[in-house]
Amino acid sequence: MKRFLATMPLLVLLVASCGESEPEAAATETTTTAAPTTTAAPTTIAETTEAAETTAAETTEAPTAASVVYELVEWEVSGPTEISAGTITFEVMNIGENTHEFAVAKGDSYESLPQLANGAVDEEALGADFIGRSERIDAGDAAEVTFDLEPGSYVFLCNIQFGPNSHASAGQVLSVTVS
Ligand SMILES: [Cu+2]
Repeated sequence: MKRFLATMPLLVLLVASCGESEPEAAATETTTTAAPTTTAAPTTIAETTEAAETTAAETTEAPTAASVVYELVEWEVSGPTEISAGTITFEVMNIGENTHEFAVAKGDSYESLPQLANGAVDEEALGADFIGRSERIDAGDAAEVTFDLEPGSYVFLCNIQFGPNSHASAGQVLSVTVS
């Protein structure tokens, strides 16, 4: 993993693209912004090359947010299966060879969730129980996404689908208990 510590008034820790995992203790990290350096910044995260004013707006919630690392690969989501409720920043690394995404749905298991014919989770049927997703993450890249999770059972998955295929049906799902 490459890292850069910007010497701006606000320390901005960039989690750059990487090909290996590095478990990080949540309590020791105050990561505020992460974006792949070799690709366009995701629409939900401001350009990291812009002035600090843009970053400052995003850091208002960071101090209280726990940070947890998850990895995406063919065809798994790996990371902690028990995490604490609250505002959680997910640091997601695609260590696979395909593009993936990190999505969160409320439910006891992937099998129990409403599904389309190709095995992707039916986000429309889930409604509010589909919590959200990261942007798509290219192979070797990393991204960050923050969700407020109440205690309960969740499924973390990649909900990318094309035609009769879906990453979820291939096994890219993980049941997680939030307490
Ligand atoms: Cu995927």
